[in-house]
Amino acid sequence: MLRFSTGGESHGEALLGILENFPANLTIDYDFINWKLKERQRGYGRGKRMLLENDKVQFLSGIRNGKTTGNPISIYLENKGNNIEQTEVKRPRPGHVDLPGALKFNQEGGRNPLERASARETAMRVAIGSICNLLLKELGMNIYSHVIQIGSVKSKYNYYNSGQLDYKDLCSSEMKVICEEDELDMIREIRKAREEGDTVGGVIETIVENVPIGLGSYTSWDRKLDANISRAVMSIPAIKGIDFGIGFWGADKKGSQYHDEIYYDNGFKRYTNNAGGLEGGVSNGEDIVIRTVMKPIPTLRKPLRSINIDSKEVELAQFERSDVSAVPSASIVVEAMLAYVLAQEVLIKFGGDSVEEVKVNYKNYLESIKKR
Ligand code: EPS
Repeated sequence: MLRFSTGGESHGEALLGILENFPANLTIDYDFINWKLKERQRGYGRGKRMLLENDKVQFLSGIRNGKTTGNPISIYLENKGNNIEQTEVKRPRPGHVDLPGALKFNQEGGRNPLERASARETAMRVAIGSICNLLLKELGMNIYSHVIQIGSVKSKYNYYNSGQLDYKDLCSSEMKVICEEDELDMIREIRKAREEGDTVGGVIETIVENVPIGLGSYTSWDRKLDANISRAVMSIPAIKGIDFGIGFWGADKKGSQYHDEIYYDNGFKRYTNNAGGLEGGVSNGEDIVIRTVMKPIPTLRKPLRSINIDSKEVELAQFERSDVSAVPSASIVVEAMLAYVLAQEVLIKFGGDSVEEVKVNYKNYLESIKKR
């Protein structure tokens, strides 16, 4: 089974990652991985740390002559912006792991927990997810994401009403928003929050195109693709919710309005995609569509009330350098975790120790479906 783990802390020397059971002979596109790392760093609302970092992937094993070898892939990402004073956190921030972490691990304060819980770790997930994404691209799958809400500002567009609007090429957009007007409002919302010493969250929509029918399984609870995607995405710091297709918007619909009618045109297709590409925990060949909610970052320049861990006196929570909003960045992490889960499913279904083997199995499967 494809799997990864990460090590490293926000202000330690580096982040480490190991990706195991990845097939051999995939050409590593360094530019693609580094571009995703860069994408994760940008977006209006990020703090000074992002000016210091310049994430570039370095491989310590598992890649030879630009191709994967089948051996575990070891990855190193340097921390450059790690020279802050790591004072103990005695006034835990509500919403951060400071207090539960300190109590659970019997620590003096929140410093050790926060160093690991920091979203810095997601840089490694993006490196690993981007390798998985390269495998999916070999099979024709593409993942896109865009921001549809920042604080109280909702974008006019989402997957279901954007028509021909292009959500695929948002490189020029700082906030990864389809509509420029919405973007300006979102930037204003973040600026306002910053001036008030506050933070804002938002909503991300992510779309995967060209997913084959049959990834995941309905046969056992832990093989359901929507459940496995949810687990992976919910593990991203600050992500508080996920829905699929029209998701929560579908609660007031009748069955006749909700479900996607089937037609045949050189393959089984749907007139609509309210389900977001999944039925019974199995991909149905339509785009996978998910939305994720990110809470506002808990480090506030105008802090909330807290309790001093030692004196038990009421004090304001600790402040240190942080972001005001990081929703576009989180969208890149969502893509990465989604790519990881889909690559896992692809390897379960199409197997193979080399990319060539995976591709042959994939092709045969598509042909067998076409013959139905
Ligand atoms: C983060 C705090 C900030 C963020 C960080 C997440 O870092 P610092 O405390 O060094 O200013 O910028 O995000 C990253 C470092 C990153 O690479 O995304 C936190 O506490 O979660």
